[in-house]
Amino acid sequence: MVTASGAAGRHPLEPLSRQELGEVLAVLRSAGHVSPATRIIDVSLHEPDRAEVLAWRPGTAPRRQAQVVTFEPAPGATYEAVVSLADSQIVTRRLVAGVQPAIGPEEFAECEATVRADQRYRDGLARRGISSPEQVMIEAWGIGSFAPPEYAGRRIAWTLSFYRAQPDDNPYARPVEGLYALVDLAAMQVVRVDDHGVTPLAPGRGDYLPERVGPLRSDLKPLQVHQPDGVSFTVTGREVAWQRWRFLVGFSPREGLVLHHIRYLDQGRERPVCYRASFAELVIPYADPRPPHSWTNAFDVGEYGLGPLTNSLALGCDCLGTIRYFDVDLCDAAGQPYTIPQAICVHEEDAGLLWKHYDPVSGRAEVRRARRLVVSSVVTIGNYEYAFYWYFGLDGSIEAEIRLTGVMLTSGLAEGEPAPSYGTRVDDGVFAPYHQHFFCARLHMTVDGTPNSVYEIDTEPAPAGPDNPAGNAFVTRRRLLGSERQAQRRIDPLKARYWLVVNPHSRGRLGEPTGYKLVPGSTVLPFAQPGAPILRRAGFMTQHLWVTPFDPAERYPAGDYPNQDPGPAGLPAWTQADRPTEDADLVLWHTLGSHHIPRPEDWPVMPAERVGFALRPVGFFDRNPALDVPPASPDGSCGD
Ligand SMILES: [Cu+2]
Repeated sequence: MVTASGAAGRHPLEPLSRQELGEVLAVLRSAGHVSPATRIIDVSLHEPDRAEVLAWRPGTAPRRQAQVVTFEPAPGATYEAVVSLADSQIVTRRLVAGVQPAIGPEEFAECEATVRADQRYRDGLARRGISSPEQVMIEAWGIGSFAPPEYAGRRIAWTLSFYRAQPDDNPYARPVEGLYALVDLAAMQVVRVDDHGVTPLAPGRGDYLPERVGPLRSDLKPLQVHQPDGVSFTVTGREVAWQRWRFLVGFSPREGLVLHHIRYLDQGRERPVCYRASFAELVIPYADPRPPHSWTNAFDVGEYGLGPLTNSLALGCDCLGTIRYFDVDLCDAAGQPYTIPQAICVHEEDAGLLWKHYDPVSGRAEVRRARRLVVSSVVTIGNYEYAFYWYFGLDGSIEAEIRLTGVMLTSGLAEGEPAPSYGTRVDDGVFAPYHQHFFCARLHMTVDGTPNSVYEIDTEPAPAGPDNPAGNAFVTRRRLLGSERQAQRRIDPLKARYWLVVNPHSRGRLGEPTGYKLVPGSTVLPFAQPGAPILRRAGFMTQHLWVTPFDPAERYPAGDYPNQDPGPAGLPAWTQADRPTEDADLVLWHTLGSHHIPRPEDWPVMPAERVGFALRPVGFFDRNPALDVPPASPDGSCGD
């Protein structure tokens, strides 16, 4: 069967195409559910059940459905709908009471224009000697649970402002301190302008453009990546096959890059590892205690959505070598489909040493180069850039890495005023508040399929005694994380802690259950006080590991609608049930935090900081799975 959308041959987990997005909107319009006033918040693939995906065969038409979130500004109502593409039917549609959906790019732009036109705001600018409001950048921020009670139930955002003398100035160099607007985004009206007093604009421009920071260094010789015989991966639709790895490159308007159905081809047998992997929330709590700066808590996935903020990547800049790009299709607030070209990059990289041994008797050295397949995308969220990388290794490992770069958020300082205790002075008249970035990776694990169980593995010293006369022994202690509460865990680097996901029904050659371990990287906990509103809203930050039995409705660790939600929603709420997590279809949620005490060197644009984690096989293979990687040159001489 070929549907109107040409679904035959498409994988059931492929993101919605432009054509499909257009069809979904046409169905909703003809049913009278989309008017010119309606704001389209999110149109994404309604992912079919795993059984349905596994039963799908190439060349056949999968069941394609879309899930849609719309917002009606006049009553301030949010609706969720599921639309079937094959028969152009609305499967379900419901009003979701008492929520505020994410804020889209068009709302940001309208909010900026609305505030800029407000006389109270313009008077505030005039008090600061700014006579040209068009030179002020006005950023809308989610207000969390801090909206004044008189605006209860309204769609409220607040704003920070920054001045540019020239259009391509770094706006964050000159915060317009003390002037804040509260905006009703549904009515698109400024409801209040607060002026906390004038701080003079900082004198610097925070320049980073090459024509302004020169002269540029001239002693970097070209370093080029040559792949004369092309790449070692193949792409069919959205499916990527590289070495033994197979997976599908997905995308959602909310999470951006998503990987589906990751499996390893082992001696002709496809072995599942992870069914779906994404970063399902990103929260940045700031340490500035002064209202309204104390409201600065961005939920970049749930309040704004990474998809529309995804960069179009440039060859030779974002990725090097022979690249395969994927475009992504989205819908704007008016329901008009559009494409971000080259939004996802797939390429191979040399990754240093894979393994080596030199035998002094034979004089023979065996060396293998590591290579990795990289799937990446970069988002720009206001001042910050987040570059997301998934690395697939020849040794059966998967690594996730996020590089944080861009420009730090800033506040103004009066002349001679020192930096406060919660920030770093980064330029004359400018400080960057301390803050943290908490990412939550959602990993629907399927190690050799399902069911799976999770163990925490600590290393500890063995007791001294007759069995340990030299006191040198150390052992591992393994603890089953058998329920949701037992599985709320934190890192412990001094115990070399990791979490092992096993399939109790699949045994390796040595008799142990096959597994993959989640190895946390450097991470941190929030420093907010217990009971602080941000911990209530983003409770997932308080644990580095959560495990839940798979439920398709549980997608986002801070809940479906964190915008203006006081919490608790998401993981802290679901896990109250303390459901069993042993021998089950499991989702692992890994919180990783980047702690940012700003440095002068992070200004005016930050050298990339990295956070990440790894999934490594443990008894999944019988031995090093990379023994069959050939030496670098055909004669084994490593090209000498
Ligand atoms: Cu930071």
